[in-house]
Amino acid sequence: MKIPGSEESKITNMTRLPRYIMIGGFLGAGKTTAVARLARHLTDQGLRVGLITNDQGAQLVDTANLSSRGFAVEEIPGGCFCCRFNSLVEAARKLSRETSPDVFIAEPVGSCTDLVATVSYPLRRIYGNEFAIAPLSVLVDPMRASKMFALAEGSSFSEKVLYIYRKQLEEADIIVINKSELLKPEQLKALHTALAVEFPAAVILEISARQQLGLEPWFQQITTAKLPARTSMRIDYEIYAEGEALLGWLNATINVSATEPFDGNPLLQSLASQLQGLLRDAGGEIAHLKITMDPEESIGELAVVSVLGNEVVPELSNELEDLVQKGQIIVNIRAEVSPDILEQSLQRTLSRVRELFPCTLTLDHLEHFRPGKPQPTHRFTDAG
Ligand SMILES: Nc1nc2c(ncn2[C@@H]2O[C@H](COP(=O)(O)OP(=O)(O)O)[C@@H](O)[C@H]2O)c(=O)[nH]1
Ligand SMILES: [Mg+2]
Repeated sequence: MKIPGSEESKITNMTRLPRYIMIGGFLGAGKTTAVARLARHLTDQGLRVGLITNDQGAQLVDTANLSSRGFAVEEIPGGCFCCRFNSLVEAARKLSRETSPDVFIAEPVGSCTDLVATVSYPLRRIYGNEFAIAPLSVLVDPMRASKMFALAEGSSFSEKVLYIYRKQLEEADIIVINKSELLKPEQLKALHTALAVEFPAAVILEISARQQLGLEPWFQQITTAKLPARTSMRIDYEIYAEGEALLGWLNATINVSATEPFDGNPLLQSLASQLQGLLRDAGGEIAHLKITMDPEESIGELAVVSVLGNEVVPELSNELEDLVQKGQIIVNIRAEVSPDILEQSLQRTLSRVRELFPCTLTLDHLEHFRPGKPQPTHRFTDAG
């Protein structure tokens, strides 16, 4: 199946109105990795991009990650796009003034849904003369999705969190199974079929953002096709709010300093493993735990570690090549557990890690909370 309008223009002549591309998907699905790939793909063609990150809190790993790659990034903290719709428009206009992007790429909060009715349709109806709105892509982590479809075993979230997960997929124009290299062909086929049966309105693609597989057909669709006019999905905001509120959120910034340069990579790995162990012991299910280390000495170099569940081994997706003496660590945790447990786990982890590494770790910024009830600025049920 093809998105209507995908054939009608080539990327080279799409530039009349800047395009607004939104890449959604649950926490840890690979949105930031895919945003970086798409941004690079577009800049390689001589197009200018403006990226917009979003979170319930401030001080984001994603913003640090994307900025370190040299892209223009605006962060919208303190609420999702739908609840901070005017800030989203403001962020786009700010990027327009500064870098006049041909394409905006926006990454919504991974626990957010109902984006078509609360972001895409309002953007099109109110600001249709400023932006061309692309179809909504929703990325899927195949391990997590396989568990949801009972195609694989392992711990998972409670029903109300899974409600959000399903709603995200239900409103997708394009469901993008990411990390395709992690599944065997027959497992991938089974997942593809299960998604196609449950969400027949969506185009389903398979990619690996990390290994750069299957990206071309997806990029082609989102850079040329129009947002299809569908009636937006029905959603129960009470269950959605309760699902979001089951997730604890913690953002912390930690200053690192040492008398001698040392290897920061094992420090990050250790922070992630200790936190994972403590959260598992507390009965919390990790949605996404991500940590970056930004050394003061080397501009643009960033270490990133991600943990996507209680069973998986923490993985450094970017390593530091040089030793570090001073720098900043950002910790973002989203897990189905109380925010207080997140905070206690972080404090205990820091105490342990301080004993293991020859450095001083000073907590600078710390916030931990449950997301409030989503209250969208606008909600349009049809494309209008
Ligand atoms: N194996 C594999 N890992 C990936 C792929 N894409 C992203 N990841 C990893 O998945 C984790 C979460 O990715 P991220 O882009 O931060 O997800 P987000 O929370 O949806 O923005 C990181 O460790 C990424 O390196 C992929 O195609 N294959
Ligand atoms: Mg992200």
